[in-house]
Amino acid sequence: MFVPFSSRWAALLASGTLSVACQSNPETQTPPERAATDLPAMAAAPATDSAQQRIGTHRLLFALDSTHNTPDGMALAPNGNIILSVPNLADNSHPATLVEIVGDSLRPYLSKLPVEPSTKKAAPMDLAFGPDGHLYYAENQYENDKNFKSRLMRVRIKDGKPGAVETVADNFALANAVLWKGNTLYVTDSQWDLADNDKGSAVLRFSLDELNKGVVHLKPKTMDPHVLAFFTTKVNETGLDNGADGLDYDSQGRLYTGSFGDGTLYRLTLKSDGSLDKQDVITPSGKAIPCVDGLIIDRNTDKLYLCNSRENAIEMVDLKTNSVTTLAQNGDTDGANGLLDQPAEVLMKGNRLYIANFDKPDKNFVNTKHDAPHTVSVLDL
Ligand SMILES: [Ca+2]
Ligand SMILES: [Ca+2]
Ligand SMILES: [Ca+2]
Repeated sequence: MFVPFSSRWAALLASGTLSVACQSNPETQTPPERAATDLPAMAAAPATDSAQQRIGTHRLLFALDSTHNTPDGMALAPNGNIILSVPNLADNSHPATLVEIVGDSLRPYLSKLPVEPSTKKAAPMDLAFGPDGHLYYAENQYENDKNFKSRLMRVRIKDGKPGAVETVADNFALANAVLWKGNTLYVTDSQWDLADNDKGSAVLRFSLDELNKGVVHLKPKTMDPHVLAFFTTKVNETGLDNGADGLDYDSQGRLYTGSFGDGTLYRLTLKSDGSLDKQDVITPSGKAIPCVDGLIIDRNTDKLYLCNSRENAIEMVDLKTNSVTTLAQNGDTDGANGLLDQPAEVLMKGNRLYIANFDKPDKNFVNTKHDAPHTVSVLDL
């Protein structure tokens, strides 16, 4: 099933099916083996741009072709490379895939993902390597079928290479972020509706032991025992009822998630047995955040970086003070030159923030059009 990188890559290049314009920005022409953190610091961009409202010094890392039209989740691999999911939700006539970021270049990682039997699509979102060395990814089948068809998948890693892909849990509605903390896996479901609440979302938890005992079948429209915390989205002028999205934990082990539909930022404090102690709402100061997509926390500083997808911005929330700083923002763009194009996911490696631009607009979003190029940007902090 899996074709080795080199021959697969050569074949793709020869056929032109993966014309990854990974060096379209001359400033990022760096050999693949060179570590991302070795890059020279870039000159600061102007605070404003005549063509676009612009905040920040972000720039293009690479652009993808139309067969990779919707980049999303990122995971740091044990070898320092980054695995990027490409669910192709904007145009899923092209199959979803996983690619590998090596330095500033790209290569295929896993091009044949198992499709969900009824939707006939794969839809990988966020992903994370587990303590067992395997790669876990959440699936978003919600746009194909709203009837709890999404899954949690495991890519078995052998000798550092991806092998068989298997289902470890099913019956999610819209599985989205995945986060390992010790031997516990946390997953957000942005559409975990209940029989009497169609605006629901949840953080669910699983132990590694349980995931090794066979496929976990969640019970849709119930407070399944795996539900750690439940949220209700307040639907605004976007019309979106998607809830809990990005997920990470701080230096004290407290979990944070945010609502895509209404922007509420939540903190979950756990008891020593891992159950929920309390669920708080964080009220940021300095700026209201109307939409939270992917997020990551630097546990050295307890600064939280999040994608404000609706406003085309990357926000930093200092969790010690709850103050918000906008690190990067653009108006309505196509993503050229690394301008933000509806960022969905951030990953931190060293002092560099990797930003996947999802570019699949919803109503009343700053981004109005799904367009080429399909991009990953970087921001040196
Ligand atoms: Ca719903
Ligand atoms: Ca674009
Ligand atoms: Ca766009």
